[in-house]
Amino acid sequence: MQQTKQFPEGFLWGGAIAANQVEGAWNEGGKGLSVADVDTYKPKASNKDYNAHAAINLETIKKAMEDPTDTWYPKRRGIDFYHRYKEDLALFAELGFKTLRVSIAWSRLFPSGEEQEANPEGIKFYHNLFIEMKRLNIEPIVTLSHYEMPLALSVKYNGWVDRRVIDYFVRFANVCFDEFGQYVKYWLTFNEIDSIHRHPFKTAGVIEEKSDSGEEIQDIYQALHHQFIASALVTKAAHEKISNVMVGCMLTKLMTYPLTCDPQDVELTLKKNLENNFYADVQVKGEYPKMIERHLENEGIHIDMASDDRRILKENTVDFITFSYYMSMAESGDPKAERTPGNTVLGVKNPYLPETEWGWQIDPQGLKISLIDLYDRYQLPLMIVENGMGAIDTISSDGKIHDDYRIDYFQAHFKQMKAAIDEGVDLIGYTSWAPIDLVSAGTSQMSKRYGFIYVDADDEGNGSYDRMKKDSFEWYQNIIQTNGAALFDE
Ligand code: BGP
Repeated sequence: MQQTKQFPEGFLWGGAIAANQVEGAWNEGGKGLSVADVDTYKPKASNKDYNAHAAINLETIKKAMEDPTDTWYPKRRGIDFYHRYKEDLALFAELGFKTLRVSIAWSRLFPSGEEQEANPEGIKFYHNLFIEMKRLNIEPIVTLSHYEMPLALSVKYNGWVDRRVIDYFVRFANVCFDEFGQYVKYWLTFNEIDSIHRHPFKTAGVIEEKSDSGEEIQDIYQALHHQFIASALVTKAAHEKISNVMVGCMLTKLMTYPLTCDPQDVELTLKKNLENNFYADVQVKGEYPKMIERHLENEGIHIDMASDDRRILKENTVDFITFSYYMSMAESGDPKAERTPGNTVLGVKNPYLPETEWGWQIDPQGLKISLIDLYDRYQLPLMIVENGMGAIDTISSDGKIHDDYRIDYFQAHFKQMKAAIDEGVDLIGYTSWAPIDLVSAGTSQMSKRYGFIYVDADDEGNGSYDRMKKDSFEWYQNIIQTNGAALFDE
């Protein structure tokens, strides 16, 4: 069959951002503190320092709560999207975006998480945002929870460990559906729900010192279970309230290869990949995989479930699957195998792959393998909602940013996406992370830049915050305009 060079008609090209990494305005419009607002920047961490994540504990939280400035808390500043969203949306429209993935900051609507009524100023901000997106014909994809729960719920309840947090989240989600359902068809429940294992506080407000059981792992699985139930309940609510709605799960696709064909490496790899699929299994198939249940039992981990939890999961599964893809990893039974950091995990280094300045291994073909793997497993439409390359950008003597490395990265990944589509994968959209420079989720750096649009700000928050197009801007614009065909220009 003759393949066209174009992506399927109506393919949703766009970009993705998250409220806590862009909005800033942490103490404006009635917003409460979120877990992101206490996340510190560590100036001395090397880019490859796996422990670059600032440790969060009760003491650092207390210190942050008493600090009225944004000096050490870059997510309080973001990139000032709260005030500049119109300018940014205009640039996204110029890029030709069909879609933009954003998140709604829970603490902007419910400052402490426990209010009965939503904060009208917060509601107004998102109304304005979605109205502007509609005017520009940009279809919103909205994540309800993207590392930004109200801090008060973390401090008071140890976050998602406490079942009561489900009710607060469901209340928040219902307000979002009632208010914004008129503009938003695509909703995602939890960003990278699997990431609770890698950063329990950021993902679920879990503070190790508050563990009742004394075993953080026990709390993590309990909190994860509550997020699964909340995800199912809000999926149900969205299905009831919004016609033609599409609710998706969102996971970190961490494709792992065996370092060698030694069966030991192969078995370890198989288990890593099964573990990575577990989170989608629950949200797509509506039940815990049997081997995961057995694994938990073997490890002495007990999840408290209410009597109708299994029914809730079974009856309210998602409509499509979304995922982030940045890199792949290898696995080996050899404890001496060299390891490399990447998206808050440590994996065995793959000798065939180059890596970014932060040690994330660049693997475009791994994206194709991931697409085939996910589609074969679930047979639901797929959307890549994060993919991109964090890099140091420098302004050249001509005053421009020549980010060929970024263009090469995207070019190679897009070709693999097209190849997967040509092999039958139902890929409906792609949002790059991130179309504009923003504060890093992992390290709170500004200098780890992802955008087609440069933001004049440094790690300490100095700069004009003015926006400037990089070379990749025009390149992506052309890809979207030709619906991918320009990828194949000689
Ligand atoms: C994902 C998160 C994003 C994002 C991205 C890049 O895991 O969902 O919020 O930031 O990774 O990571 P980082 O910002 O640490 O470079």
